[in-house]
Amino acid sequence: MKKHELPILSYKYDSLEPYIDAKTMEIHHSKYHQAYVDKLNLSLEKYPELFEKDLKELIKNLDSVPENIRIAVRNHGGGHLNHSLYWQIITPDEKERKFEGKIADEIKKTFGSFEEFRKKLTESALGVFGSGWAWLVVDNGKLEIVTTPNQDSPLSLGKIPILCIDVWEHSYYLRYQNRRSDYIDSFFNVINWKKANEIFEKN
Ligand code: MN3
Repeated sequence: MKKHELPILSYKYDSLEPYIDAKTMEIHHSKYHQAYVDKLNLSLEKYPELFEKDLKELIKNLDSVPENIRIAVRNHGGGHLNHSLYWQIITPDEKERKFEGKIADEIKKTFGSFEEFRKKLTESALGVFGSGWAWLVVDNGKLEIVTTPNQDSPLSLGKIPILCIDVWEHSYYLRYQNRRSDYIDSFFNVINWKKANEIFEKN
């Protein structure tokens, strides 16, 4: 039986300063994400065979998950998956932050320009009521911006996540307090476009 584990970050908690502060990174990763992992593992203990399954497949097919743990898998499994992507699509590396590659071409084609894309993703992220996520996804081969409440994953809607902005307050409150828009502006400075391109090219 292979339990789910908190992914190790490839950079230090303070390396995204000043855009995302070290304390937020530390608590977000070591406390919040860890809690999703722990609660996911706890819920799956009743059905150990599910540890063998790819978590993405479970989230894609929530109906296949036993009803008494379905909400737990949706929330904590979603939380684990969503955060695992979030850590990957931010980076301290200037080279990885360059907006280029197929993803850049496709964004310009779909949204008209990077600025239009940025505006749309920002508006969507600001429009999430309460806690949730804003996403760039692929749906039937086309790029699209969507939002999800809580820890819901676009995978459950048949869409493939390319990048995500966590707009739960825990992801920005220490530095930005109520100023979600300042956090989103900062977030655009740390997007790992190299990784987003890799994910895009695989799908
Ligand atoms: Mn979070």
